[in-house]
Amino acid sequence: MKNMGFRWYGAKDDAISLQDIRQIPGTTQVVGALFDIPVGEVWPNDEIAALKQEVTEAGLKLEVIESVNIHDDIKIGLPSRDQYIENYQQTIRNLSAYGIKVICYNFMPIFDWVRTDLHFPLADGSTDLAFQHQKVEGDPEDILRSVQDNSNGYILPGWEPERLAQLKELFAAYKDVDAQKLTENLKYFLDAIIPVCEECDVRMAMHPDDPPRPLFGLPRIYKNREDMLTIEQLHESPYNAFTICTGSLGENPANDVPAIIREFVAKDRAPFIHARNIKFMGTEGDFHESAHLSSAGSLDMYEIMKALYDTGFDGYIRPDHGRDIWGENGRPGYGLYDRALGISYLNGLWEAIEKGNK
Ligand code: DNO
Ligand code: MN
Repeated sequence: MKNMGFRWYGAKDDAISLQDIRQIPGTTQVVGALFDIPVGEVWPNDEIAALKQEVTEAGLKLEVIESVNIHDDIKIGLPSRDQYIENYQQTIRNLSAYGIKVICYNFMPIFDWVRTDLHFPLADGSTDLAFQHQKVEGDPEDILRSVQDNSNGYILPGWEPERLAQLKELFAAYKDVDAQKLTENLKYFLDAIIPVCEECDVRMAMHPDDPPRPLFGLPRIYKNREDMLTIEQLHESPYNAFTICTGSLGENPANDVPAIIREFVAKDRAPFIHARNIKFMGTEGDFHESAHLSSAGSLDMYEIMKALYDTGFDGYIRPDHGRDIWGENGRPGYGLYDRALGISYLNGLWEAIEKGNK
């Protein structure tokens, strides 16, 4: 399928090369970022230019950025947010000058996605990321440290040691921020940046909260269809859009992922898709991630791809996380082999659906 992408952490920090990515059949896009720029600062033109050039010279395209992260002061609603928002506007302008079309971001307080196991053993000897509720009861700091200790030395986004060291202060800063306040702060942010996006033709694509439920007492505001309708109305514009992450939304069995895709792709509010499968364990909504195949997990990937096809999806898509297989021992969730298998499978589903419809 057109615009199939692969997330890449950059030549310095990724064991996977652009050449490796180019050899995955049917892959045209790199989903990249400048990982060294501290959250809140303007992304410099020369560094964007260098990344763009590197990707282009490898025969690939760079049109999606994941993520330009949002400073906590914006999410908390502190007076200092205005400066951070101005910086964000400038980053959007800079990225647009290099042909960036979509910026994926999330609006989760303090943490990016959270898992309780980074090497959850599966029956076939592979390992994957998992989330078990019972393991998040307790001090977040202890939990995050024990998870981080088991991450092959990679630093998970939002879990950097300097942030973990400030965890208590961060939690204190969020003490008056409930879901309503967080939503108001999102509106303030969107009202300021969407006009710039319209001018620059760059679409903001908000990633769902993962897992899609309040965690450690922190609010979550993109968990399901109703939340999407709320967010959409905060600032009406095709530039205020969504990343639909099938795994994140699918982690709540009440979410009908193909139906969400049909609704939001049909009205052109979902320019970016993360495709992955998860497998529920027990009754609490605990899950481990799985191979992309429908039969390996709890989501019907055929129905997901069919929903995209039927609604005329022509945006960007990437496999999301993968298992650790064939002894790779890579960055948790972001190894080469299982994500490449995911791409082949997704492309296979797409070809079959497309030809079946001719
Ligand atoms: C989880 C992943 C996340 C995602 C960021 C976006 O499903 O896709 O790492 O990339 O939360 O900001
Ligand atoms: Mn995702």
